[in-house]
Amino acid sequence: MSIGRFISLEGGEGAGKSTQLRALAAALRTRGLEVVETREPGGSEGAEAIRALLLTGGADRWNARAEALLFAAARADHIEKTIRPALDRGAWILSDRFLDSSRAYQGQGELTDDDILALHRIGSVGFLPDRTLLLTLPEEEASGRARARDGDSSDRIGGRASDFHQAVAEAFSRFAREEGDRVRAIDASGAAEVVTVRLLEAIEDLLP
Ligand code: Z5A
Repeated sequence: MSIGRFISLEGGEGAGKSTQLRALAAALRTRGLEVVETREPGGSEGAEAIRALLLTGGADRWNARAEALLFAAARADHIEKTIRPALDRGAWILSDRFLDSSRAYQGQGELTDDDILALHRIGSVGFLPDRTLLLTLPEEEASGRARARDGDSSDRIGGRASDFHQAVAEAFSRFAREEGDRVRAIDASGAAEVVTVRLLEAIEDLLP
């Protein structure tokens, strides 16, 4: 049986995470690996129910602490019901967002990075991906892609002001600088096929 691996894809809205997750999954399947495609918030029945609570409704539906707790609760269920069982049978799990999104989106204001990591220790015993692929794209290009797809509609969190999204991008870059063994920044500009090649290079050392 091959060794299961857990890979997360991170980055701002419109960077191409979902597109690349599908392409990476296809590339890994051609190598004979079992691949599970999943996402956060969500990825299990309970976590998908929490996703609906988190991403719909007014901007002030949840305060910062309740929001961070809901993301942590969804993640605990996702890990227990979907990620751990797949890892145990030797599958590769690709997740569209994971803990670093909570650190970047919920851990830069009223709550700190240490607070988010503490919630993750309580909810999920500090479980981390084998590798995190951070898709980087200039903000105008990413929001242009998202606008071309969605028009002016956005979810509760995506609709926040541009300085919030700038702080999120800076937090992600800091994780890549400070936790380079796990978090690899990947240039997400150019054709989708070219970006997929960059992602495959960034996990080459984990492949069987
Ligand atoms: N959130 C949080 O606050 N805390 C947490 O812990 C977690 C999440 C887990 C989830 O939204 C929201 O929850 C998110 C963060 C917050 N809000 N924001 N911001 P989501 O997961 O539903 O949405 P998203 O993560 O923001 O994803 P997205 O907008 O779907 O973006 P994407 O997946 O990175 O991009 P895409 O869908 O692959 O591509 C966007 C468009 O660009 C699409 O039309 C593609 O066809 C096109 N595209 C993709 N690649 C290319 C290339 N290479 N060239 C040209 N066009 C391209």
